[in-house]
Amino acid sequence: SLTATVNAQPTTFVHLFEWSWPDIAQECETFLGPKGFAAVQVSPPNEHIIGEQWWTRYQPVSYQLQSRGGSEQQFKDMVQRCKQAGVDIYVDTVINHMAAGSGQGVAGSTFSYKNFPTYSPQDFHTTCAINGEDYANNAWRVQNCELVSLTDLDTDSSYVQSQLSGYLNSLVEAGVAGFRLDASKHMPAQDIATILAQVTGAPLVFQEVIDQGGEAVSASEYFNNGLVTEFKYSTKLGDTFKNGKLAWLSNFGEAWGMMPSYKAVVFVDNHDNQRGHGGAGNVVTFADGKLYELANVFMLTYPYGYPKVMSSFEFYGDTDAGGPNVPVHQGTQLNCFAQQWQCEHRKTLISGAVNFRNNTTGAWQVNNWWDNGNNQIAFSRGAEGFVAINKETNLLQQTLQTGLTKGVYCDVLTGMLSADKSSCTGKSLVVNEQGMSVISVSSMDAVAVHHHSKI
Ligand code: LM2
Ligand code: CA
Repeated sequence: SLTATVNAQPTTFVHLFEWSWPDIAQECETFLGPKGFAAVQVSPPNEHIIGEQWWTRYQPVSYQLQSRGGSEQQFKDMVQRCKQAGVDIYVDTVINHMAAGSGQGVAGSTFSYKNFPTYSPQDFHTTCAINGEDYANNAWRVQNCELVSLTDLDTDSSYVQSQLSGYLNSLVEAGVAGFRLDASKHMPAQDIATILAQVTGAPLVFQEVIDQGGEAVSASEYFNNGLVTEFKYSTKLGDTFKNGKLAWLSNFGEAWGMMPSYKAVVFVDNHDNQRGHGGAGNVVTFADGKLYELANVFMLTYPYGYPKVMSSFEFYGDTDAGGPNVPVHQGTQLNCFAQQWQCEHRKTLISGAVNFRNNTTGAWQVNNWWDNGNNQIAFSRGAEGFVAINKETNLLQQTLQTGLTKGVYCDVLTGMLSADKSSCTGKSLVVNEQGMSVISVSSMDAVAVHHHSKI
């Protein structure tokens, strides 16, 4: 069963939102490693305020590695076990601010307004609130005032910078391979550059900058520091899948006003916009069922950006609710159910599309685009892969150019090539001498084949 991932290059990471460290370690070993995922974005591992809400993780109290995710020892064990399984860990680092108000952290530290184990009031910006209108015309206030009352660190001071780089270095030391820099738009790009210059190794860095255009701070200011989240991708893809036509997507990416592909981290939805936080938008989420799987198939088969798959939990409209009170891995039982952990990354269409992306890295291009003018599309990736997506109620039935050499190919969205390479465990597709194939895709379904899934 490893056949399909031989020669594969990991291309995709997954956000295991609010998963515990033992669950993530087990997921790396039993699923993510074997399926060829590059990395996991984990929830903030440092000490945070006490509370049931998911967002307590975004209110740091100290940089001790003790959190709802688990202990420091469990964190380090996870990093090592995932690494063994070939999966990197990217930590969501909250470095723009500390907790609001006063109280206690989950590791027992106490704090009062602007007083934390390693910070005192002088380490924070003078208090002011970011107002809605500041985003359009006042970069200084966006970066020096408080985001939802969260005490804003003076990221320009050398003491604060040394604390932050010290935290990042402790993570690198533990084997962490990358960072999501939370609320990057709220920190001057230069401050981030100075902090990163004090970090050892070469961690992958992606900065969370919500830029839908027309703001005082823009995503491009952050390119020199590493990758940047492309939120336009999420909202435009959502709008197209919900209200538009997939036929529009033939030139999705830069031509739609997005940043250069090699700078972009892309996602169908994220932990904020799926619940109406952080800019929101008309995005597709797990609540949309098959539509969500098809949107991920598009993201993962189409050559733009570094894709992140979201892995969520059901929250029944309570946008503050924390994750389910059961582990994902409970003995041999997997608690991925409609009512709790969603495990979107385990859907066969989604993990299969990751396999497709991993096996088409030599052809970073779209060829043989076909659409029916509406919601049926197909394209090839050079001579390495071919995909067709049907978002209509009608059957997709067409004879199309696949760009592939003659042969029988296994659909990696329903199965894979058997270990002895003689048959397919799922559907198959026959390509003739001319590269043509009779494609048949049911309503709300997709098919994807690649050169390493050939019999
Ligand atoms: C982010 N990116 O820039 C995170 O992706 C996002 O999830 C974080 O907000 C935010 N920045 C700060 O790190 C979340 C959540 C907020 C929540 C904050 C802090 O979306 O709703 O704010 O975390 O926990 C909560 C309350 C808010 C209150 C604030 C401070 O919802 O009403 O503001 O705590 O007590 C008075
Ligand atoms: Ca700031």
